[in-house]
Amino acid sequence: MHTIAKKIHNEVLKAENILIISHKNPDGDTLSCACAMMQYLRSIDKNHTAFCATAINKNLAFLPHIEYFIIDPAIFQRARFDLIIVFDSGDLTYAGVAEHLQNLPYSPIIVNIDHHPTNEMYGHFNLVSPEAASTTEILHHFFKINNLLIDKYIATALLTGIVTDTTHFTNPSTSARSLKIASELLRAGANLNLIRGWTLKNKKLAALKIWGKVLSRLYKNEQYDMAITVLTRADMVEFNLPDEEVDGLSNFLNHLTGAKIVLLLREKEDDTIKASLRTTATDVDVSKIAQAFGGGGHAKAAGFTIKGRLIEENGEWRVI
Ligand SMILES: [Mn+2]
Repeated sequence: MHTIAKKIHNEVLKAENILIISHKNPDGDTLSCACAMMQYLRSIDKNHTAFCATAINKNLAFLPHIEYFIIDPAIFQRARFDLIIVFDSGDLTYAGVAEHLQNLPYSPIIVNIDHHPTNEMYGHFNLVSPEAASTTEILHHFFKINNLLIDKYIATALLTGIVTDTTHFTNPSTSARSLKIASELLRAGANLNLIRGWTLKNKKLAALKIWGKVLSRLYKNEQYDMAITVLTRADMVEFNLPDEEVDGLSNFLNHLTGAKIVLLLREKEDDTIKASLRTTATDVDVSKIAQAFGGGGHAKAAGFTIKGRLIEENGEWRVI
């Protein structure tokens, strides 16, 4: 890990124009990585652009430089990047850039910084550690090994990734190391109050009403010891809410006892269904289930996407 982190830093120093990528449908971890990196690249006057294939979550608007994210893929034609850093993505399809990178008429160096155990090691440099609770933990290691200054903006961003990926230090990926890094980041000036405010006190009335609807649909599949519920497009239209307003629902469902696995099926606009799997059981690895459906993730939190729509039949939901 040490040598790879140093080699990556050398590539950063050599590069003329860097593209930072946060995965599509971005979460707090991938955005925090990109924002911490933007703060560093600005401090050394390095040309860079941050790209995400889908809209940026407004729930994290406090992250430094998040307003500079570009979501228009025309950037791949318009500019030439010699170094591409992908954060928090097990593969390039999950990142939302597989096609864009395939179609490039040149071959940039690709850096893969991630903590998904299903990571495909697609980079020329892979800084991957499945033991890390968040990718920002790994990026923290990158900053430390290379003796880079962790200012209060970088510290706040790195801590945000840990807070969101550990669900506020409550899920099983929370480790002695995550807590130690969190404490170092607080000492470096990270603003935990700010993070708490933006990540916990952010629910709109309409969002909680949708949560209510989704919670009322919960049922249990005894055979798989699985609690299942769904969120339909019609719900989102009825309450006129952007997708990001229901983020956090699957983590909340994971508070449930009496079922080993929780499955949330969510209809997306493009006739696909996004499945989120959660478990707190020590003997269940939901990433295996996700992989069987072409997805991936972590042992305790994973997901996949399938084509189809949801229909209700006698209180149970089916995919058609
Ligand atoms: Mn992550």
